[in-house]
Amino acid sequence: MNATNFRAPLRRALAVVAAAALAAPAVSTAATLHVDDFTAAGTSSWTGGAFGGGLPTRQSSGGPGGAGDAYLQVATTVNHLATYNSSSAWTGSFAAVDAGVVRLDMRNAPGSDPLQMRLVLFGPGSTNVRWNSTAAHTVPADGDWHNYEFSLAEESLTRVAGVGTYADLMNGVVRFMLRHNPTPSATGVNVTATLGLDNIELAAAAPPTSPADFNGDLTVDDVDLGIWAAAYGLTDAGDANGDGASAGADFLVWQQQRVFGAIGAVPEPQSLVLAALAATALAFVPSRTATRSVTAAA
Ligand SMILES: [Ca+2]
Ligand SMILES: [Ca+2]
Ligand SMILES: [Ca+2]
Repeated sequence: MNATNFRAPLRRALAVVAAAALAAPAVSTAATLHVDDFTAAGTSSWTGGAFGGGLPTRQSSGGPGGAGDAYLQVATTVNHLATYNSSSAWTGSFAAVDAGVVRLDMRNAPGSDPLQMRLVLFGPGSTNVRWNSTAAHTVPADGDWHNYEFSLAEESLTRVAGVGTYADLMNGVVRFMLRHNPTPSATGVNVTATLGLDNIELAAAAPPTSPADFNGDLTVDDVDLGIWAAAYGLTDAGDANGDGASAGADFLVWQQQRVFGAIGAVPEPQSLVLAALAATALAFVPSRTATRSVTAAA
């Protein structure tokens, strides 16, 4: 018999294994921890002014969603441009909630100077300790809304004033600011611009990904096993080790990373039983297909 003759029994066996498994719980993508969309009256505790620039105001219409979509506006003439928030939504321990990303929409009005926006995080303890986004987002004065993302990862932030570690900061943010800054620095610089901001979102760090997550749903589970089984020896849809083939070595990656919950969790006993069953099914595949699998797994 050749490999093709053995492939069908293998796939049937794995289909039985997969069908017997419990469905894995859904795992969400990077979760929103807080978002300010300025639907409510007021500025949602966004303020400013202490640094010389204008105070932010809520505009009731003209946000990214168009008519009726309220947003926050900060306008300044030859002065600093910044807005900050010291409410509980934007301070405290970012580490405790695994905050990893800030996303927002920004619009720079025609006639403004181009803006280079950075996050400024203050803390712990006082506003004397300050960190900037190492890289700025340029907001062109084109009058269009653009979506931006800032990482809160250590490699994306630079301390510009005070002392302390990144961990100190992430455990005790006392003020959260968005500011025009051509280079990372403790204070802003003068600029003339009218900036709109909306959908300012604090989100959790993106969950780890796995090469054995063949359908990209952030869970390595029996669905992925089924994809691997269907692709076995045929396509690269079940390729976890990047060699372009779906083979035994890819099953071993799945086996190591297969969980009933989020990627990275400890496998439960049932998944080990399933893995053993599937491995047993593999053992019945001789000939060149099996040889290739063993070679790849070595
Ligand atoms: Ca809005
Ligand atoms: Ca998956
Ligand atoms: Ca492979």
